[in-house]
Amino acid sequence: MDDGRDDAPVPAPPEPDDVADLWDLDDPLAAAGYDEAIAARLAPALADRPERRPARVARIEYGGCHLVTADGRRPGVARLPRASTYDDDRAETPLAVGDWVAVERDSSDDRLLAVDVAPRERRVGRRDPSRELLEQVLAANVAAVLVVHPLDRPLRPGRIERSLVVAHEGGAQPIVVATKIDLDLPGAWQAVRDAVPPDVPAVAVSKRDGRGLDEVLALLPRGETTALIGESGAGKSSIINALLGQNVLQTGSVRARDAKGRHTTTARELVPLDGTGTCLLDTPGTRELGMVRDTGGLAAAFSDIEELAAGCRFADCRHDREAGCAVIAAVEAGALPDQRRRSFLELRAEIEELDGKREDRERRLGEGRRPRR
Ligand SMILES: Nc1nc2c(ncn2[C@@H]2O[C@H](COP(=O)(O)OP(=O)(O)OP(=O)(O)O)[C@@H](O)[C@H]2O)c(=O)[nH]1
Ligand SMILES: [Mg+2]
Ligand SMILES: [Zn+2]
Repeated sequence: MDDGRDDAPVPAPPEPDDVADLWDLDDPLAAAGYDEAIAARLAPALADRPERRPARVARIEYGGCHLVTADGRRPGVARLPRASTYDDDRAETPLAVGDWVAVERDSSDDRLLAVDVAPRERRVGRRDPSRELLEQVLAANVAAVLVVHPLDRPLRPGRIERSLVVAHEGGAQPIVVATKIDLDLPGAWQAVRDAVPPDVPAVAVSKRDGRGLDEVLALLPRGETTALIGESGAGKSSIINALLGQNVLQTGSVRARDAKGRHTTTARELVPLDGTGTCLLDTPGTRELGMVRDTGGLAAAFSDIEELAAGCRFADCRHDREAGCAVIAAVEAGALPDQRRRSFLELRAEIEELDGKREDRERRLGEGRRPRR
């Protein structure tokens, strides 16, 4: 969080063009990635309802949202069946940027009404900072995630691993992007490279000299949406501007003292990269990236540990202090950094703690539901 103690005056940000203008395209829906598969997912919400149209959520703000329709990006509001926030199995973020929705025209004003949401295919979610058993969806229907780390800030142990678990858990392909390579900070890029497992692409980029941007572009899944996550000041909005070739998103300076960002981006925003359906989804800087549950993301992000675990003496080995642990043996042999093993244990502990709380809560609810005699 920006604590407000600024070391340098904040320069006025460059006046951005209007983001909505990016959607002034021949076929805005196709530019947002609309295709037959999405039409099929939306079909139940549109069937026999000629007044309804497909749209994609481009931005959500207090009191409204912005929706990409066949006519471009338009203001709207959501009027959705209220999702339960207490029954954890059904609770989900009712509307997220990147969602495909059915819209109607509101008769009382000229805003669009989002009235139904298609099932999400893939997503980026984290533990809701205020309701820990729930997932907060940061981005819906994304095929890839750019995990953005600024080389002018210390690499917190476990931060990259955590981001990779979040990406894998949502079914999205992670790509690590280290920004500000032009600052020539000794060892910083190597430290990032060392924290990223070999099966995950990692690219160093600079918005100043353009290094690495073509490589990032080539890694983006075509026709799909890629979300950017990372702390404030990482350079997420700068990457998008650089890839678009125009300064359409606001970027902010970082504090001189510690290069911390100032939370310049305040809302998630979907932008089309070109007209072909490839999109980028900017997010505000996130400090917290809590685990919420694990349905395979942990194993996918730690495939090296999973492979080693096959050689542990006990099938339920915790790789903590057990005898015959192949993971510990690999650490002792110098084949696996112990930091990686510790990150794994930490993330697993976080997930297990929440699973425990969830079970407690279900048990309590179950008792409450028993018929009284
Ligand atoms: N030298 C250098 N500075 C960069 C680079 N990329 C971003 N910056 C600077 O880093 C600062 C933060 O960039 P933003 O793009 O606003 O960062 P952000 O991740 O969008 O931050 P939030 O919106 O606050 O989450 C700005 O002053 C950028 O000019 C880079 O490659 N090299
Ligand atoms: Mg930003
Ligand atoms: Zn083990």
